[in-house]
Amino acid sequence: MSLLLTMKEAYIAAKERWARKMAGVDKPAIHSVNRLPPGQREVTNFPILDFGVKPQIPLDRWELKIGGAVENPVTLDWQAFNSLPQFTDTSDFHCVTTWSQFDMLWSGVSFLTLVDLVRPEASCSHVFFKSYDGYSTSNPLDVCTDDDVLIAHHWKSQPLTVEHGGPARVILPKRYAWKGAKWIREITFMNQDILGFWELRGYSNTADPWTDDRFS
Ligand SMILES: Nc1nc2c(c(=O)[nH]1)N[C@H]1C(S)=C(S)[C@@H](COP(=O)(O)O)O[C@H]1N2
Ligand SMILES: [Mo]
Repeated sequence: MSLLLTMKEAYIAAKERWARKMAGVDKPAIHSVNRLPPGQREVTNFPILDFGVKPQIPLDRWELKIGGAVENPVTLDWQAFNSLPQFTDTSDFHCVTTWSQFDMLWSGVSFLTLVDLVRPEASCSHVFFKSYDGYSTSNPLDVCTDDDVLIAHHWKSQPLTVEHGGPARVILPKRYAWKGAKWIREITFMNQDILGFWELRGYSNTADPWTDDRFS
């Protein structure tokens, strides 16, 4: 089977799982007993980690710009963002500094909804995320189009606090947490990869918790 076909099938399978979540049919993912990745320990206090700038963005000045290699670039204000189909999901959260927190309840807008809205060009391979604090990170498109990826504005049914990236942040459960940008401001679909803040500073670009893939 060609690589392209495999990727397309993975995309369709993720969309099917996501559609079941949107319909309220699927329970949150059932986890194995081995849900703690190697080198991690479980916490319950949701630590705060960032490089120190905690930008305060009033909702009436908040904007999310989505563009690059897409057919329909958009700039969403807070109201437009919240008018998109809303998505709630439970996932685990793994930070490279060795803590993991299980069963994090997030609500927001699924990444798949944004993909449907902007329609990436066929050549698009990566997604670059930029934040209000100057942070950035990147991920392959197929990592972003999994059924558990979202731009979250609520955690445990409460608006996301500034420390945790409110008004809105990216949640990418299957990667170490630095791959999910807090205070998200701009999402650019790319025909190639560019490294982000921590990827330029010695952290792995693939960032897979299950293979202990921390540093490059
Ligand atoms: N904008 C922005 N996003 C960021 C960071 C940051 O410094 N700035 N830190 C990353 C890192 S290293 C981690 S572990 C998680 C931490 O999220 P939390 O503070 O809600 O636990 O956010 C990630 N997203
Ligand atoms: Mo981190």
